[in-house]
Amino acid sequence: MMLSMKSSPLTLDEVRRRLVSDTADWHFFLFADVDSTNDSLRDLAARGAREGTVVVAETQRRGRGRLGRAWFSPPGLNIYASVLFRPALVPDDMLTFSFIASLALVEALEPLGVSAQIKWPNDVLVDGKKVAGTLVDCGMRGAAVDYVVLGIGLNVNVGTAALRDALGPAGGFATSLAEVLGHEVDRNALLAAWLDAVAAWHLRWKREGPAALRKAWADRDILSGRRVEVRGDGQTFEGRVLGLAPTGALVVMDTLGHARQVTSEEVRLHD
Ligand code: BT5
Repeated sequence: MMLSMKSSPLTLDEVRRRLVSDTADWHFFLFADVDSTNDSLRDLAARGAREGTVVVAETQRRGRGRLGRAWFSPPGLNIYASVLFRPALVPDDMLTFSFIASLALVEALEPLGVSAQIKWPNDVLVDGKKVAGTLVDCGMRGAAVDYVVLGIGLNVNVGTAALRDALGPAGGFATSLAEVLGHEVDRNALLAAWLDAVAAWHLRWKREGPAALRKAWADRDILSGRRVEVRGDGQTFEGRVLGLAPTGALVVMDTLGHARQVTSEEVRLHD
């Protein structure tokens, strides 16, 4: 499909106009470009920014993935956004709390007719290809969690050729909503829908606790029961995914029959 190189600009008026939920009191910052929306929001958090602060950018110079990887962030086409929470949270619940970002995205995509799944910990896939990644950062105050930043990079209107050019072979595993749907997608409406869904899942967290999120997450997960390869610092092993531990870690049964918990490593589908 031929996609134009620009989509309508992000504007906060448009985003605000389309928000439905009133359970969150968002406080927006929209930038033309930043190094990383997560980093900008961490700076704001360290200076006392309140829960509900949102940083959005048209592009990122140094968008970050997990484990020191980069996030391809071309200007004017996609969504790069981060949301600040100041939850009463024990560090063990951090991973489950981060599921809010991907659960909310799967929900925000449903009205577009896009059925998405989640690959642990927080990749969002459509037809097996990555359309979004989410990144959690946190600040501690002593042993307590001071703040949590949930960031999302969502390929909205970027074309697959650009993804392939930027990402090399990994680009073959990436897609965008416009590619999936065959038409441009309104980023302002989608950002509002994601924020509404984030607010709803956050409320659910507060009311029902982490178990409810783990359950919802498991219903949308593509890894359970599948054979995977786990790559960590220096050690790689194969196994079959059993599901989630109470912390949100992935439990993988290795070939010796030991259940091993995966907390930050890379997990690849074997087949
Ligand atoms: C992620 O990391 O998937 C988390 C990405 C989070 C990005 C958002 S953007 C707003 C906020 N601010 C930030 O600085 N970051 C967050 P990971 O699982 O490590 O995946 C990274 C890998 O995905 C890379 O090594 C590439 O192979 C691939 N990749 C990079 N850019 C991509 C893109 N735009 N679309 C699909 N795949 C991409």
